[in-house]
Amino acid sequence: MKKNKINLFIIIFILASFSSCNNYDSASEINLTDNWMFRSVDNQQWNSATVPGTIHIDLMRLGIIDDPFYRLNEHDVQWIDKKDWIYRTSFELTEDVLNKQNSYLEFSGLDTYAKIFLNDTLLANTNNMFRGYNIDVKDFLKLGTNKLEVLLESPIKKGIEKHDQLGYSIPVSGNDLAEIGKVEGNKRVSVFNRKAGYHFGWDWGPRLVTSGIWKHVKLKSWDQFKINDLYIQQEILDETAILNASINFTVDKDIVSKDIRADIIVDGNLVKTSAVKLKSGENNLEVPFEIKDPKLWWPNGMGEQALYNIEVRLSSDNYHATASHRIGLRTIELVREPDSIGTSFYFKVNGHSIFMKGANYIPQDVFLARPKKVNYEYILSSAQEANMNMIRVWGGGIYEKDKFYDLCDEKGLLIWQDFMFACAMYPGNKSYLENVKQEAIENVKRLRNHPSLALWCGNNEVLIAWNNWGWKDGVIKNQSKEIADTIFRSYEDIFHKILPDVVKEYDNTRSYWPSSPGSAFGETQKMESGNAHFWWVWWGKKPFDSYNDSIPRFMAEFGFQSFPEFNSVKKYTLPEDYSIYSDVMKSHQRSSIGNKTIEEYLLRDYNKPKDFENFLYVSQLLQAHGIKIGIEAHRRNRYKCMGSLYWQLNDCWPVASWSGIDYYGKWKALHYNVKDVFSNFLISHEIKNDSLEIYVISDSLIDINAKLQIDLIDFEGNKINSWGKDILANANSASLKMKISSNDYLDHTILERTFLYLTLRDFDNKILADNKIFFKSYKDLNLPEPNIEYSIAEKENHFEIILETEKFAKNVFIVVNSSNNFSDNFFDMIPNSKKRVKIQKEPNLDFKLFKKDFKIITLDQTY
Ligand code: BMA
Repeated sequence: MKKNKINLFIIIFILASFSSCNNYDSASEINLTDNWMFRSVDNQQWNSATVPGTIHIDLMRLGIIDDPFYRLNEHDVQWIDKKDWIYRTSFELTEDVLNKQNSYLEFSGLDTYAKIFLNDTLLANTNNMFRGYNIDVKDFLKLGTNKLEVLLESPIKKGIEKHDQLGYSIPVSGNDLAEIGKVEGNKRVSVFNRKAGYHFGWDWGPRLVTSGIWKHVKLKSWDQFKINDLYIQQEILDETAILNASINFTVDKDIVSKDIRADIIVDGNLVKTSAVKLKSGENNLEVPFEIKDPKLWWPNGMGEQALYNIEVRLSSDNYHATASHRIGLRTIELVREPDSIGTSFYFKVNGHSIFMKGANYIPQDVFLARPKKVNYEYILSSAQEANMNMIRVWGGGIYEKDKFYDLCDEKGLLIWQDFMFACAMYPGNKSYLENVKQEAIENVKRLRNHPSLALWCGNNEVLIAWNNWGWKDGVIKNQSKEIADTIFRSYEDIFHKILPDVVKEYDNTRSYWPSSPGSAFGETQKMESGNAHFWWVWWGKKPFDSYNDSIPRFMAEFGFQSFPEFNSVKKYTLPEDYSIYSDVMKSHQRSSIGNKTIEEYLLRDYNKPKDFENFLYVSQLLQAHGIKIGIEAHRRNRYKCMGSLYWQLNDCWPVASWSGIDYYGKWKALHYNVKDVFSNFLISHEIKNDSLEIYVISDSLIDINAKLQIDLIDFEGNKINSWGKDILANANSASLKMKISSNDYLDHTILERTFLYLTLRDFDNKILADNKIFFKSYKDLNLPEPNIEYSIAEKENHFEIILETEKFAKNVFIVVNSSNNFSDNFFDMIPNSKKRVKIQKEPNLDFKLFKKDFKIITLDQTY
């Protein structure tokens, strides 16, 4: 009855208000992506340009520079960042646009120092690539041709200027001192620019300090009113979701209609209408509304990702304006409560504590306009397929583009979002702080409607560097105590005041965490509280087993490097470069201890590979092996540790790095492997006091009856012993399920030729998880030659490979010249087993070509 009354009211209101006339969209826009030309300031020759884009890409397209990713070409293009560049375009305007009451230019992203001229008048100066700039141009537009110019000043020259003005030195990680492209007097200028830190070189990235109009440019015009921002807040999530739409809009001073209507439309259905009185200038409107029987949004692996499209429509007699967001309904909280260990650090989603499985993400390219929707789709689908539920957007890159977060919403990938600060201290003058504040406000407002966004984090490794890497002591020693205090005051201003205040004011349902790693505000990492980065493996040369003894509350970084596969390496090298110590391979490795460290660890566990191609392959096995030990340790200890994010998901150019997916999109052994190690069910073991302890880990939200089976098998397939047990895989837990005394398996065994095969099956005999335990390191195994038999078949959309083996086959790597990945690769085959894998077809790879380059590598053939 009540509902009918409301509907009637809505209908009468609509009819009464808008029975007669035309209702125009108050806004119009022109995309300014065409006719762009560019030149360097000291050269009169204009050339065609791409917008959005960057200078390096334009120069490359024109053949002025060679691809900086190929061999050593990066070294030859270092002159580009020391010059100023001009971009210009022209566009035609008609009376229609000129008659609009308001017009502004919208620059969504300018990298970084831009002077903007319209019809020869300087209208704006920008200095932050993470902000957008809206420039009022109403009085500067004219009928017919309009000329738009953007002068991009050298970020290096500007950085040096700011560096010299400061009067003291700020500690910065050594990245921008890469031999390549040294900056005048070795001045560390990256921190003075609000520009992606990795552009200045990182320990996995080239030094290519580009500039450009890296996001779109539009001329936008409007009459009467314009919606600036829409924020959908979830007030209560119960049988009914109670929501609130906060609408910020501007009303023109020549206001015609005093009354408008605000409609809320959910998935195309009008759910609320309110009458609104206008005032000229800025207006804020709050409209509460409801969604009945809400469907919840869940992280990947836990349930569906239900999404609702919420549209707000403001209408007067003659005009309307709309804005919309796609939201998901879920609760999320970072739980930090004192407990018997210290203080917890875990995420609770929809009331359930959830173990976070994922990786750190860096931008997909040095040249940011290059990755397209398909690339975002690809990398995030890869994360989803590998059973990840969290991605950390690391602070030396960028606040990603909207499509990144849209895809994370769709795929159930929660986002740990760093603000863009990494491995450096920062200046603290007033204008810098104000710039940071505006950057934070804009990005928080842009991203806060995404259900995937889980946490705001102030910075990457700034606090730990100051306290534990000798930075503070260095400043006190080489400069003064006062300067050290000044530098740390800037730290506190940014990370303990400005950023948390912005999060509190604009996104108060989400937590803010000041620094990763850290144990509390201003306190460096501890294993008992907060989150950790663990680099004793790799940087500290400790064995992979040390992951087992260093369990933090939440692991946000740990990693180990590998090379891309041979087919990828061939894309940026020549045959004369095929040695890991060639100049080209060394240049495509940016960790100071890089290739030697891979080799050192490799020789601990594996036989020396016989050639370059096999070295690349074994390096991937090594990386996968190491990270598996880490992830299993974190998951086994979930009573203490509630997250395992390894360093790093992807690459921004072709390089040896910690990534699991190479620049060309090829999954390394690691990425294939984490798919298993991150799956909802895992069997993992520990050897304690001469007994083997078997853990079953379940991230499922329901208890499951299952069979745990352990078989002692030799490489020829003879079963030597076995143990089995029905168990309950308890929901959302890790528990010890079986103990076997080591005498039971060690006594009757030739350790070099035997392994334990662990399986967890449901009562339909479906494998939920499996794992293997070897008794010797891989180099001491007596691996048989498996002589795998295989067939390749062409299907409608994919090629299918069926493999069969009688003997044990270690790390079967199917090599093809395709940019796609297999359903599985780098896998072990137990004796007398069969495996079916597939790979999607590509337009340029017919069956003949596919078979031509097909081969199989196994570990036993590599030495
Ligand atoms: C981490 C990151 C990066 C770095 C990586 C490997 O700590 O935060 O700065 O690339 O280590 O050294």
